[in-house]
Amino acid sequence: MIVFFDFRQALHAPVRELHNGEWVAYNEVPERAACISRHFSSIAGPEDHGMAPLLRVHDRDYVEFLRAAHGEWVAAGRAGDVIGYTFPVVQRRPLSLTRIDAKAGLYAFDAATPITADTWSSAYWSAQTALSATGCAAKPGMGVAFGLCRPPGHHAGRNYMGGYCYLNNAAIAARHAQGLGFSRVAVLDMDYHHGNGTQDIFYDDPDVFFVSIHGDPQKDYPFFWGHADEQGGSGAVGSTLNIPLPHGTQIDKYRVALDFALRSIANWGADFLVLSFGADTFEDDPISNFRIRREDFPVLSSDISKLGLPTVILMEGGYHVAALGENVAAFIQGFSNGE
Ligand code: SP5
Ligand code: ZN
Repeated sequence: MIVFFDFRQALHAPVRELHNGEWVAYNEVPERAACISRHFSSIAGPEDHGMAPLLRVHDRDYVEFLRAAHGEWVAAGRAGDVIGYTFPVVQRRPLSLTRIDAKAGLYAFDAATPITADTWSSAYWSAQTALSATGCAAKPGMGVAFGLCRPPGHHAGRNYMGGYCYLNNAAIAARHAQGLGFSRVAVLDMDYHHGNGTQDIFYDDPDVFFVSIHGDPQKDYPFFWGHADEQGGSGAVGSTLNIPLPHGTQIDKYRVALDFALRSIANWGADFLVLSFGADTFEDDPISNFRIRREDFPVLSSDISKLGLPTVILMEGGYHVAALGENVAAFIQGFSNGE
């Protein structure tokens, strides 16, 4: 399996996030990518596809915000990482506000996604990693490739960040696969948290099937998306499928849900699969509540490989750093076994 990663993805290192009313050490640490990469003997650097594939998913003003935010923060005399504190959720009228604090709220849905001096570089190369892995998986005879994306992407929408995510790598990959000639792209999201950004981006798009298995948002972040009755916009009903599962879910029930997801993807007629893979379903993950064991991961990936679709696997979450490398390696290994 070819693995893509760029060292610039490790530069982004926010100090802290707001969590249950307290400032805690940031969970999405650079060491996550390092400990995964150590399990692979060879790593390919991504090509630079430029800005165009990012702008097929994200609004230009949002991307410009990400790029410039930390500089504006420093110019305003601030120390530390950019974090907003005013969120226009009550749909205030569109205004062209320039103060960094207005923009940091406008373009975010939570206070857990700080911007550092290096965030843009890391997010940009994470997206390039997704693009190169997609191009690789799309080549005839290649079949599967792994983009070691970090920072992750699935909580980021067209014009917002959140949940440690800035650019939506999976959505960028799906659009890229379409550009390479695939017309029925499915995104399967297996991170513990619902992929609200990916869902929003494709909600009204009947040509991309979004399927997510995740912790029930009645109990878990991101709360406001991922409920089973969210099935796609009016022109695309049935192109979103949400499978929320309760706290404590183990491999037996998870595998039933996965089987349903995979049959839905096959029935929909997918010709390319983007797999948003989070290892935060692991039993000892510090911020999640499923009970998937290390030996379960290759069982899941073997099931997925039986779809026989060209597949790009993109890294999302997973926060038990000591076990993360082994969990991801086990998952990737099972994918190769099942082919
Ligand atoms: C990509 C990804 O996995 N993002 C996850 C973002 C989650 N952010 C907030 C999580 C809050 C979890 N609270 C659980 C408390 C356990 N002590
Ligand atoms: Zn997650």
